[in-house]
Amino acid sequence: MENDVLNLINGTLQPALGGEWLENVEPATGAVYGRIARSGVDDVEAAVAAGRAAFPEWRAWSPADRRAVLHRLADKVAENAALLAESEARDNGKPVSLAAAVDIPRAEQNLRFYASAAEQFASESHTMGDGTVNYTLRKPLGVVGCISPWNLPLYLFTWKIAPALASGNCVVAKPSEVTPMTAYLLGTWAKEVGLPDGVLNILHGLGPEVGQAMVDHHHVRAISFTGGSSTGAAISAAAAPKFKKLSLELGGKNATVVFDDCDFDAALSTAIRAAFANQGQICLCGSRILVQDTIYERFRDAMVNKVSRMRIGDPMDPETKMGAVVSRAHRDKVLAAIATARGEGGTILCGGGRHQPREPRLQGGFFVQPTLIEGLDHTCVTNREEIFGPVATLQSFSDEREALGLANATKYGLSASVWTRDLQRAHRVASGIDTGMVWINCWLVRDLRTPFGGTRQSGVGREGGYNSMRFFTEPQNVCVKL
Ligand code: TXE
Repeated sequence: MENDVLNLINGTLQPALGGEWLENVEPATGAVYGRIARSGVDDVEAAVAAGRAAFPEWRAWSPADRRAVLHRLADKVAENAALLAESEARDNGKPVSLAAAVDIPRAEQNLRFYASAAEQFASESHTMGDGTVNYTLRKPLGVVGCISPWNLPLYLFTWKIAPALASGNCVVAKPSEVTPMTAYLLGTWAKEVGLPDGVLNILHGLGPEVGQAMVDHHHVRAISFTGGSSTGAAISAAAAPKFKKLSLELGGKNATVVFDDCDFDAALSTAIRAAFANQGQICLCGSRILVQDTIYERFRDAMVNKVSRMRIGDPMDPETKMGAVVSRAHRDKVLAAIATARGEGGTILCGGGRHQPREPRLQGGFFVQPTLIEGLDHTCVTNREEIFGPVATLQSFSDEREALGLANATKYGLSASVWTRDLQRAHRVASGIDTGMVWINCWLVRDLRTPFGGTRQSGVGREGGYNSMRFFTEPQNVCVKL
């Protein structure tokens, strides 16, 4: 049927072997617009077998040939950028302008970046002074699993499969069942660009079914996962006894820390973008805004003024800056979090509920008003649990010490952004914050070579640059007595 999302196994696009389907819902309308293959254990068996069969040939490809094929896949993304952006907006609810400016260019960039890495990745050697030399081989693992979420669908899907392929592995990848369309489209070009059958396999379906079967499979040597912390914990528990390599990029409850000597306008506009970009559904979103008490009221009022004027619209309209959240279930989760904030005594400064659009097409859509809340301290659930929607809180602090205490008062440790013109304080505060990444006077500026990931409940391991290439390879030291 039109809009069917099929599996890619051994170079063939096919329905799930069990013949079952899931419904694909458009978040802006709430309507079903396609079907998704509902895969299970048998599909995983077939995909892993295809990957194992393809591995000896694929690992023997020269780095230059792997580079070339990844560039050809990137070319396809570039040629089909408009189709992919529209598909992403329809599947996810994000504005098509955002998908066209961020998601799809970044997917292309991921493929090109790791195409280069295929050739540039190198390993170490250690000489011992007595003529003995050690050199370390970096061998691909075999078949690896890549499990990605719905918030940045093609962006995070390619962020995982590109280094896995570049380093010579065969891949079984599972995009989120909530947003599978762009990964499916990418798979339709695999053969044409020259990826041998079985090198890239893409399975669709539910996490606890096909995702779990991938994690459980004896011959899947590593799992690279991005998603919620509780799913990450379940995957860890299943993978640990099998001694799989794991890379987990999980949730966040990130602080935006605003000192009174900051560039006020830059801090304000970036704090808003950090809180509400992609409807607040980015693990790096700054959902706790900490502002020095000397400028708190001015900052809060300016923020409320701007946020209450943000317009929600049809994701497919190129003018729209804020679209729908990803699903009915997710909308209800975000609304429940706002209700919890009210129950905890928080003051809703703006937003605070569903948005009901006027357009007939959008009547059944999943829209939430951008919401700012104050009056809750760091012990409240609202300031402790990830909401992952267009909801942010404001808290004030008096000095650097208190700012650091608040910034670190969470079980997560993904990222933070710090706003000050005092160079010494900027570096001091950055090093005092217990997160994997800190931005100073900016947010979400990304150099793909840098380590990406979090501490504590935000995950284990780092992606990016050679970190991903190391994750997807096994070091083997060879010691030579000359
Ligand atoms: O994600 P899940 P959900 C956070 C955010 C959100 C919460 C839950 O707070 O509200 O997580 O979102 C697959 N074995 N983030 O439930 O379940 C699943 O099919 C193997 C933060 O939608 O973590 C999908 O492909 N795989 C985040 C992927 O895991 C399983 C982005 C992520 O889904 C599985 C998304 C299992 N047992 C949500 N269960 C970020 N870090 O950016 C599910 N999956």
